[in-house]
Amino acid sequence: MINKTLKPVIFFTLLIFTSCSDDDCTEAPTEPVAEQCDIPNASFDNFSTITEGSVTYDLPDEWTESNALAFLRGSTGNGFFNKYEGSDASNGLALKLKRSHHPDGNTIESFQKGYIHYACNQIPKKLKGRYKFRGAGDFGTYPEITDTLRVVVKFSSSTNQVSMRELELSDGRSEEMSGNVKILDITSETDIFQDFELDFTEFIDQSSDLVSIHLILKQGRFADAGIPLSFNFANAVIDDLEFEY
Ligand SMILES: [Ca+2]
Repeated sequence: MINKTLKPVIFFTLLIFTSCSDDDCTEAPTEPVAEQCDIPNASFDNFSTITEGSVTYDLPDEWTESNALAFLRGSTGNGFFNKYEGSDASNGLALKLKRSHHPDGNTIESFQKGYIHYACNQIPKKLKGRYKFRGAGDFGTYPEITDTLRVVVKFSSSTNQVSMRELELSDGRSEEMSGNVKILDITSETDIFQDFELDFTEFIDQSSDLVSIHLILKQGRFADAGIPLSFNFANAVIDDLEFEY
């Protein structure tokens, strides 16, 4: 039988020997990592091959391509999300974004956006990533029309959720998206990966239940030129996304 006054001592001793090694007993506990905010498939190293009839294509795991023109996927295999393979990508793989139209000039082959939307309860300081972009200058049928590579991040709450319109149709314009939204517009072409980042420090004290990251090739146009919206091309490659706390 153990004396009652010894019980706390024994318990405390057991706690020390069962919860830490010799080296780290004196260290203060570290802050819990906001693991649920980790971006799924952030380095785009995981793709799944989809087969529909005679058509085969690859989609990045966890991410969602806008399905506004999903029927074209099934008929042509062409779409916005594509697998990029190259020695300049981490682990040899990255996400290629492609906005194009069919050579007949009349049919859009891919819509302009895709996204990820998941639970996240701690707003990070930054989103970091790498990109390549081609969509301005002499690229496409109407070289005078330039596209924009747009990255939009929205932190939302269960009472102000991101809408399906925001996820599927919006091109991420601030007037179309309400709440804690940050937009990065890239208009300079580069064939070599460049770093980008978005800063969320102004939101840092606010609550969040969900985050959505929107990847967009915003189609360029001349306002009064009478040129159809979608007759130019744009490509981009995204790799190594990371929320920084
Ligand atoms: Ca990668």
